[in-house]
Amino acid sequence: MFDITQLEPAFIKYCTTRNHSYTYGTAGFRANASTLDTVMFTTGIVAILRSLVLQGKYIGVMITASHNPPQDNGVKIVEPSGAMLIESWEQIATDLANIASHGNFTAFVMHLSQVIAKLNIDETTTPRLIVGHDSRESSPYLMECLQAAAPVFDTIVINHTLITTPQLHYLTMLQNDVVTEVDYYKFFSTSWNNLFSLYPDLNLTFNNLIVDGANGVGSVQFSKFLPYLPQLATLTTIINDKHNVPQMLNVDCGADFVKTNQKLPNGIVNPNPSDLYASFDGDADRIVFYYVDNNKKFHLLDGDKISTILTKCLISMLRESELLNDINLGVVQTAYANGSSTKYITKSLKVPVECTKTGVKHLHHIAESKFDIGIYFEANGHGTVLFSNKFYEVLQKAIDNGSSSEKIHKARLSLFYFSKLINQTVGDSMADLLAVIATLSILQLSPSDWDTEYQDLPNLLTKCTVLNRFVFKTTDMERKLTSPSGLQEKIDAAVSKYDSGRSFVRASGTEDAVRIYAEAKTKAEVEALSKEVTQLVENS
Ligand code: 16G
Ligand code: ZN
Repeated sequence: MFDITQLEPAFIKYCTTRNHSYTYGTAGFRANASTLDTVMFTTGIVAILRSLVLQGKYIGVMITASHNPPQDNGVKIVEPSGAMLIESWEQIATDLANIASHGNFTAFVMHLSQVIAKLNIDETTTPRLIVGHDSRESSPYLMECLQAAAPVFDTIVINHTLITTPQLHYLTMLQNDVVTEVDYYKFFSTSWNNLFSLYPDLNLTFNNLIVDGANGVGSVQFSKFLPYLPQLATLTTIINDKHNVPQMLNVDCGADFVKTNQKLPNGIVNPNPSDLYASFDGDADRIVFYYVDNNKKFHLLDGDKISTILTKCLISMLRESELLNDINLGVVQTAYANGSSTKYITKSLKVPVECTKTGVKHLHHIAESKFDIGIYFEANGHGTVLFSNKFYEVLQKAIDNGSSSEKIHKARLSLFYFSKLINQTVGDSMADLLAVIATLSILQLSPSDWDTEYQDLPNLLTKCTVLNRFVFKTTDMERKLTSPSGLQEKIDAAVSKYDSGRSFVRASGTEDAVRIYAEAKTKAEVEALSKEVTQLVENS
């Protein structure tokens, strides 16, 4: 039994940000850290309520602002399955934060008691939370705000303190009081060893691996992971590993910096063409790869390239397993996927592609609901692969029945172990890194071979500040505007003048800006198209 009026001292102490408008957006709440105490306090309560509704299952809560600058922070809730908070609860989280920010405890308690009444909660249940945070300076205090309501509900809280977002998702999914970070390392290193045991003669396809940790939590967690992967550890160097200097987080380094600027991060002085490079983001749920050619020219291998190479590997394993007719494989992308990648997947690999709205939850949902093997990546490097129950049932049956051919049996086991190398709860820099390295080894592709599978169309992503971004409304998975009226027709007319031209405009979900994407046959053409569309947006 709990008495929510007991929340008053904590409410007074922790809800100091007043009259703020909070929205649980694409990646939870995210803003300047100095405005987040109130919403941390209420998010703790929302996570507790979610656990109570689910009979005391563990709910995860992660404090992070991912690739955003050091002064920001944020928070998101994780379901017991390891997935993101179900959408119908986003409004509950938003409303509770906003009512708390009015600063009136009586009104807050009234609202909260109405929410609780509607949820039909068994008040004798013990709620359980698994929490963690990234390396930001503000994170420990925000963690205190997040947990402030816990005693009133007699909550069991497991605090993993410094941890990556995908590790927190994964540990939440395990739903166990005694899981530790080490369980994560053991699980994925065992999967790696199992997969490679099928290919005893395989060599890696690069000399050294250089991992840019974005000066964030990923750098420290990856250094803890490496001892479990001795073969990889000997050729790996972690750069930008200053997680204990929070003001350096994501500054001139990390996945977002590399993808946006299409250049090497800080800390690489003399790049070597025979090495593979990778950058994590600030909470290690995104990854991009890159290499330099013999002329030291930079080449980016982004989320589209990751998704295509994983698709190539998995479809060939499926074919060799002779299970193509029983297990359906598909790829999920957003409108930001390079047109060449979509063409390569559908035309060369003959795999279906679904396009969905920006934001991991949308991709995850389609991958889960449409395919037995659903590969999803945003171009920015956030993604994973989902394997359905049917996949495991069909595969297990095939493995149990045995096969006359050694090759078929090996392909089936490969599929199984490969699926275990993936963090299926959410995109994970560390697990994705291992999956890509394993893929390159199995296919025997060097980083430049990987790159030449298809050629990206030149593209540009820019942003434009407008008076009110909310008038920019879209349809067709954000590829077409329905408002402001007439603008889409003008964009279509501009696009039609360019060979292989494509452009779309959408309001950002995380910043006060409108994003403009363009691609075309040549760099000059894409620049001209982007300029034209920007002018149309500015004049709308
Ligand atoms: C969030 C999303 C990311 C998406 C980005 C788009 C999650 C965990 N993160 O960071 O997937 O690409 O928003 O930002 O869903 P935008 O709406 O500002 O373009
Ligand atoms: Zn992130």
